[in-house]
Amino acid sequence: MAFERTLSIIKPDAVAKNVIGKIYSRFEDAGLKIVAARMTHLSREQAEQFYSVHKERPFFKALVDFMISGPVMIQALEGEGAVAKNRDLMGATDPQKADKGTIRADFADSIDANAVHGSDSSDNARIEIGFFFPEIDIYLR
Ligand code: RTP
Ligand code: MG
Repeated sequence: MAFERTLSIIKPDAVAKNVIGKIYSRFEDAGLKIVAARMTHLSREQAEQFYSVHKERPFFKALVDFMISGPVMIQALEGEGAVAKNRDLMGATDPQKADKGTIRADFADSIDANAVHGSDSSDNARIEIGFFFPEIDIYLR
């Protein structure tokens, strides 16, 4: 397993439910270190750019509308196998299909309001972390 970073976003539904701390505990308990963090309210342009790989998909507008519906908490996580570890903690995209004990099973309501985003590869993680955090804002070992 590689020592790597991944980008995580706590989406507007989970921020509104006041479960940022509970989700952070799951990262920490799994050995993932929070190495950068920022709360923000995304503009439509930022959300469209961030999710541009999905721009031809039928759910694109709903996804962007949802991601700008309230503040989000954005963090970079670091650790052994961070990308896969975070995806395991998150559970399946559709919370109905997510394994018991995952973040989406416990905190998400629907495939749109599904509590968290996590990078799906190390290469995408680099791009996504660069999208939100300048290098100077990332914890240095
Ligand atoms: P994410 O990117 O947010 O971490 O989620 P993911 O990898 O599990 O899912 P992805 O396929 O990348 O889709 C991005 C987000 O779009 C919404 N979605 N809706 N209605 C639908 O069929 C549908 N499919 C995807 C979800 O909110 C998903 O997290
Ligand atoms: Mg994805």
